[in-house]
Amino acid sequence: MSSNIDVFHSVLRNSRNILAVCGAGLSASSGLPTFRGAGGMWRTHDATLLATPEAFELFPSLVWQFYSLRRHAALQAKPNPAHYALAELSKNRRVTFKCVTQNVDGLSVRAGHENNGCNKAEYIHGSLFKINCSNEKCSYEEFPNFNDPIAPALAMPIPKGETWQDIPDSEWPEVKVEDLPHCPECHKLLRPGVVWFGEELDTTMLDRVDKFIREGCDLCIVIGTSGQVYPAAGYSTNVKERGGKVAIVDMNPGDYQGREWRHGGPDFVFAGDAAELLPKLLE
Ligand code: BV8
Ligand code: ZN
Repeated sequence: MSSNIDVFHSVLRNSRNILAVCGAGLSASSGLPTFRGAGGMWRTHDATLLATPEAFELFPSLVWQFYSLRRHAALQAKPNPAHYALAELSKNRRVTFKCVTQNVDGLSVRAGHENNGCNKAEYIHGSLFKINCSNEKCSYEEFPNFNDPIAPALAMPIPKGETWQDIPDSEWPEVKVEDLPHCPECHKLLRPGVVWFGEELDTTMLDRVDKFIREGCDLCIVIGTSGQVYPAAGYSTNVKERGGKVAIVDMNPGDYQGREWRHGGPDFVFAGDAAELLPKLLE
């Protein structure tokens, strides 16, 4: 395993098919909390427990407050140099570049990442700015919806002159279900257009990623993800198994080194902030 940037650059220059698998660490430097570690809690709730259909069923107001806050935070945030470096690579016609992101914050889109053709990004967990009807029989969808707040009752109690990070837990109001966003067509609750735990991902998107890996991916760069959520967590080992190289870019890459790699583990590990490392690695 190496952390030599020059050696990485020679692998990158000889790669024609490149996969990036991105997680919350990519947006950490933009000020958005990650899912695990310090960022994993919102008020007294484990973020991953709120990202479930069960939580929405039982506590729709709490889940909507969580997502309304994340919409607000993402709109206040700016793409960082790592988002721009990936967007730059997506415009390079010399390579086929497939960026698979678990992030729903829209920052890759705002950084100008390719959105069409074979170098377009795959937003496999959806988007905070997509809104669907919670009624499976209703196809109502809004995309993009940037209204902040999405409904008046979801306006946040941000103390004067402060930011969303300073909202005291006691200040969060109870929001009545009838004041949450409802579908104009069937009048059921609207929900965030994200993939929750236990929900299926878009199979056409997954097929594109699987095909890309099957057809021979030379290099997989894993950026700012703890690699615990499937199917995204499985892509780097798939590339490795087929003879591709794997590079990890992470503030604390330890988790990846400990994982059971059936074929020898990552080839490169770069420990540090993706916003600093990626522009250098992809230059
Ligand atoms: C499905 C919603 C199938 C939107 C999210 C196989 C094995 C085991 C379990 C499963 C499996 N297949 C399916 C499962 C179940 C489940 C799963 O994987 N569970 C895990 C927890 C074990 N998967 C699913 O349910 C998926 N669905 O497979 O469906 C199916 C088939 C038939 C019928 C029904 C279902 C759906 C998964 C999608 C879940 N939704 N989000 C939202 O609210 O955001 S996942 C959530 O976690 C986010 O999307 C997030 O992106 C994602 C992963 O987290 P990370 O991005 O990795 O963030 P984390 O905080 O963990 O790590 C941050 C990393 O960054 C750290 O390493 C840190 O060191 C680093 N870092 C921090 N700062 C920086 C940095 N790095 C660089 N620079 C920095 N500055
Ligand atoms: Zn509806």
